[in-house]
Amino acid sequence: MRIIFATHNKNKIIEVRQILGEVANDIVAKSELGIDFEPVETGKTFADNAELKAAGIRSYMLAHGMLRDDDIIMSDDSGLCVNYMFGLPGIYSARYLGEDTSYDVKNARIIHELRFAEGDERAAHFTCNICAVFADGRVFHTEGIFEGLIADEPKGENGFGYDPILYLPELGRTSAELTPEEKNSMSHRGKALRAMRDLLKKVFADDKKRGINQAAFPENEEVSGLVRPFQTILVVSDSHRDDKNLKKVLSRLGMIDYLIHLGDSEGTEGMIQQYAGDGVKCYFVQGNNDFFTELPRDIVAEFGKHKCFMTHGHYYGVNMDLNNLSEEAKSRGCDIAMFGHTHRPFLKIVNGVTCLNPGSISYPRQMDRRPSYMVIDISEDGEFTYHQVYLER
Ligand code: ITT
Repeated sequence: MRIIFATHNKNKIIEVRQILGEVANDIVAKSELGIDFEPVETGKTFADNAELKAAGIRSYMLAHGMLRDDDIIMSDDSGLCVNYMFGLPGIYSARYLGEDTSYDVKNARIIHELRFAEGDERAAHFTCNICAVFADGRVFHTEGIFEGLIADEPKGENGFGYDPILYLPELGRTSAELTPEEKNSMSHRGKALRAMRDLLKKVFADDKKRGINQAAFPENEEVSGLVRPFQTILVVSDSHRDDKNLKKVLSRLGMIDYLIHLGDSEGTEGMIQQYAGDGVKCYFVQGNNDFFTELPRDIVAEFGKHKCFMTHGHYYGVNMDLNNLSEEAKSRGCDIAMFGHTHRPFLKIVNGVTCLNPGSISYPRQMDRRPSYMVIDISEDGEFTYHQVYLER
């Protein structure tokens, strides 16, 4: 199996080889194959842009007779999201104040923008979304987040870009003051890559069981030795009585521990519980199209280290903004708020609360209109890893 990673950044390739070397013996940068194609990042989210890059390169390779059956094209999109700046520079991180502007200037400008912000108001995080597009067209995403505060002044010589201004209060250092090993162990990209490694192991094992894509499985790898997360949650929303995609996803995922449906199941809860199986604990909340229902409006439940607030979202005006939702979650002691209603996938920290929406499993409304869902892996020590996954249209 060959992974073609779409990047110009040499540091990324080193990190990718370190982490994905466990599942792939051949990892090359696109430039090493002479691929001279630069996809335009026109997406509205990190996931959109990561996928535009990977899918664009797959099409290029297909058109130029370069695509092998066992290829996986992978790309990442990352950036710094500053709460006080409404999530900017975000997907525009590389382009912020102009592509050629130095990071000394960009960093100084962000510090200036936050001159009146104090304490938690200075919260910011790096996000990294990794997209893997298989030669056969399947698409997988993982995402990692690296949280901190915007520093009062830039510090540190390591890393690159915005590292000198992301201050990590628990370490008393900025990201640019970490060694590369320290940064990889906690960074957004490190987390997303490790999540991708684990996801690929599962996909390969599943493929092997079904007798497909054998070449993708490294020799001597034992299926029984695969790492399964301690627990898995499948999060879906807005199925609107059309459960065929949900059935597909359940059979693709195999074993899960929890299923969370964030509203507008429209009376199919019993069927969904049946598809999921008796061993799966299902949570359903009431959507704006769930009439004459006794489903709860909101649910609060703990999984691993996290306390989650689950709601459809229409009572909290999620089509406008996520302030009411995040405040309600906070007031109930939750650090995660899960919602549906908008039919658009979303994962971002808002007012200190991780707000997520898996998108609609049946009637998507985001740019590419692909049905989507989210898988949350819970590690043994209770940490969450989020996977935003899309189905083909
Ligand atoms: P490729 O697109 O060729 O992979 P890039 O460096 O431009 O290389 P991204 O588009 O993923 O990579 O990153 C966008 C910007 O986000 C990047 O230029 C940095 O300014 C910022 N960024 C991302 N990850 C970062 C990190 O770990 N430390 C500091 N800044 C980071």
